[in-house]
Amino acid sequence: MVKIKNIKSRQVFDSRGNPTLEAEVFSSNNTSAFSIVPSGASTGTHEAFELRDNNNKDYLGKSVFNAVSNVNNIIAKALKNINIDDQSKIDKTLIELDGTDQKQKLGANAILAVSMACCKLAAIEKKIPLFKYLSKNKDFLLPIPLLNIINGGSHANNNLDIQEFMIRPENTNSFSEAIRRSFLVIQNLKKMLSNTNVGDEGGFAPDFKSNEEAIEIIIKSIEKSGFKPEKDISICLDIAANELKEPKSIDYYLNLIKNYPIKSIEDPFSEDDWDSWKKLTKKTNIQIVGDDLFATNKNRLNKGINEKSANSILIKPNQIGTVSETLDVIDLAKKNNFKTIISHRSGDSEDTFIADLSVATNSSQIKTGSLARSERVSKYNRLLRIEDALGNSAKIAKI
Ligand code: 2PG
Ligand code: MG
Repeated sequence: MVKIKNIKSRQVFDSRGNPTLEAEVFSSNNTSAFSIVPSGASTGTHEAFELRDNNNKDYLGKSVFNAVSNVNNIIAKALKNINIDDQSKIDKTLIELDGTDQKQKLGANAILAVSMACCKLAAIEKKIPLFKYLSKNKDFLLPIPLLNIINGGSHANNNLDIQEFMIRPENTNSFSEAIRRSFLVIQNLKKMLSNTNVGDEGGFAPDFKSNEEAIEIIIKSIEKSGFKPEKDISICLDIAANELKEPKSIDYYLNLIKNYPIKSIEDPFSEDDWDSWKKLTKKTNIQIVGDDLFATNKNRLNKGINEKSANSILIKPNQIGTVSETLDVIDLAKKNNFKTIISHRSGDSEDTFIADLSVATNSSQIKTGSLARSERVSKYNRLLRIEDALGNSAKIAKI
């Protein structure tokens, strides 16, 4: 039996240049694996707690040395000698050691980095890829990518109040074909813009006259690439309504859906406005995605299932804090016919854990930015490698 021998954490940096935490786990076989936790900008109040050293002036209050110390001095001792492939015991121990609802004591960043690194090390010890280790039924599906090609809201310095304008390739036979189509649309969009600076998630971030103008230029670039909007490539939005200065109405969304090839809307209303969520979901048959609404939390998802508040859930492991809890939420969603979309955070890293997670859980979609900035592209590249490794048996999800 291979056991956890030691865990070492350190402060590293995320894609926005902010401090974040990495945990490295060592086995009794002297192998090791590490994982880096991401960090959001538009974070909901129901997310697990990210521990930062608010009073440390050296890093403007953003350092994570307390979380690092919690891994090195508390978590490492508690997990020592547990079997590396006993993820449920590892995560249960972490949850009990913290003992609070939102993991405020040790920090969800400290806990998740360890939880993910243990999975990676167990996969290495078993000599199988991470997606195979994480999978329950050994049935694999490549996710359809949602690429955020125009950034707004709190991810960019422009005047768009909608946070994410994404494209979703429709009915492709492979993940690589989905990426090829996306590549063409992004290149054609680039030619139409005079300012091609990118935002936090790699999408272009110029000013526009309106949200509608941003949608229209995406439609033009889809057509310019030789594709049919809606049939070949549709548009998906993340409103991130928690961050809006002026909330948008149900009619506003119904009009957008009527006028444009929009197939998915995430966080149209703020995280506790359950009533509006329910009304919109009832009035449309497109994908309505709960991100801040559900916060990858089983209790909140259960409420959403009972009240029919949405029909899809965004999955961010750091909203809940352990891999086991993330897998449980995905199971619950699937049992109730909710689509699962595995997601990055706006502050991310070279860690590609979520790519493997999406394949292992047969999630229909992944959202991990545009085809720019290595912390985004690394996830797509990982999926291309997985597709290649699966060879003839590789299949992409259908919506
Ligand atoms: C979101 C995410 C990722 P953030 O709102 O869906 O795109 O943004 O990580 O800033 O919460
Ligand atoms: Mg969101």
